[in-house]
Amino acid sequence: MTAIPGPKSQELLARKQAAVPPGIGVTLPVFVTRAGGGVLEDADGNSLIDFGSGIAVTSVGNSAPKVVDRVRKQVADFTHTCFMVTPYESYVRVCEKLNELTPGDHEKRTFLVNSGAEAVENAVKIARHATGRPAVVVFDHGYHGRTLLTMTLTAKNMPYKQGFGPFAPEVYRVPLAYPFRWPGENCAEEAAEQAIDMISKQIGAGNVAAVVIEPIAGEGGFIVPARGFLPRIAEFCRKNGIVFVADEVQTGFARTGDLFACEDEGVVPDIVTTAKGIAGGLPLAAVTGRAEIMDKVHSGGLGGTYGGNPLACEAALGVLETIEEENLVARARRIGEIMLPRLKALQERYDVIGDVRGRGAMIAIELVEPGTKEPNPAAVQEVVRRCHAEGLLVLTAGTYGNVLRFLPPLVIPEHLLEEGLGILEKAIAEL
Ligand code: PLZ
Repeated sequence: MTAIPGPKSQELLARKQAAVPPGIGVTLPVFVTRAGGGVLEDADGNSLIDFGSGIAVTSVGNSAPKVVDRVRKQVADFTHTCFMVTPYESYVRVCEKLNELTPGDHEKRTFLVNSGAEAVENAVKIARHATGRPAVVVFDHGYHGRTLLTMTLTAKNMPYKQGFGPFAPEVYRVPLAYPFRWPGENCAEEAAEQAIDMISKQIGAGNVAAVVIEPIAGEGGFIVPARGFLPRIAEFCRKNGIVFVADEVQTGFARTGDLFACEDEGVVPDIVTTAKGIAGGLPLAAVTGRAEIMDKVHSGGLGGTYGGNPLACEAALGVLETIEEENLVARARRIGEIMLPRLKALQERYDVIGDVRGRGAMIAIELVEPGTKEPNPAAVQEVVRRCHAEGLLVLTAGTYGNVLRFLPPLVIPEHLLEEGLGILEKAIAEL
């Protein structure tokens, strides 16, 4: 309807700039009035195709009927009691479902918090308590949140850490098996060997409480670790009494074409952290772990005022029903089957595309200086600008800022997916 952003969005942006600190950035300053089914409608009457899902959150859509119905009923019944004061059934039901659905058939326990960062932070607390050890091991390109501990766990300085130190102690970083940028022949074996060697020699395996890893690095650039790397690290943890924590905050809930990304290689984590896609946009996150680890913490040692809010729990139950009934695991695979070949064909034509990767509906392209592996963040900015101007919302990622990532809602109609890909292809051709 208008240029993007249109006049109403620009007016609202001016108000945002006066009222909100610049630390809160905005990817695309169109102010949304309605959203769903892979479309964002803005204040100026424009419709944009959504390849972002609010950063992997609205996988079932922005107002999935099952989520809306359950939340509407709940808000009329009660909005809050605090589960730690007087409990309610939906919280327990969500925990039962997560115990059942997360990888592994061992006995599990789950509790609920508000954000991905809070889930990861709690996983570390529990691992330290259960092992009596201090150290936490994380990986190159990892992202785990913005709180003091989780920003320390996060790899990238700018914008997440710059000026926000000093950081939390006892956090150690080791290499990740990043196939596109690994110098040697055997990425998985070499990276695992280096990581394990660093843990053994520099920290001492007996001092490590937890290894925390994203099964596909999200903010770091949708890096799928070379096959064999994750199982090798998990096995090392098992042998050394280290709690293996899979941060599935971005990869969870059907996004990668499995309910959880760890399933792809049959990796069974000791603790899984989830958030984002869990509740269709209502703030909810979870920590799910082996009963014997989780049960070690004394009564009252875990919690929070809003954790497992009843509206968010109802939303999560609606999400799980939707995933099952609409077979969104298969939908995610289908999205990957449509996107990957088209993007690989594009890579054949344009050598600015260095790598095409991802699984299911978690897909990315890494842009380079043509003919090299030199990161090309300027090209990413230009492609993003063109896509946004044409009404396709895409997100960036990557340690070097040179990755375009695509996370369409799993319910997006195929014609919109194709239309969005067409806009992207045109933007790259013009570049
Ligand atoms: N772990 C793997 O992807 C959140 C960050 C958006 P919260 N990723 C989106 C931003 O720039 O702040 C994330 C993640 C993984 C943890 C988190 C943190 O989840 O719900 O944002 O706290």
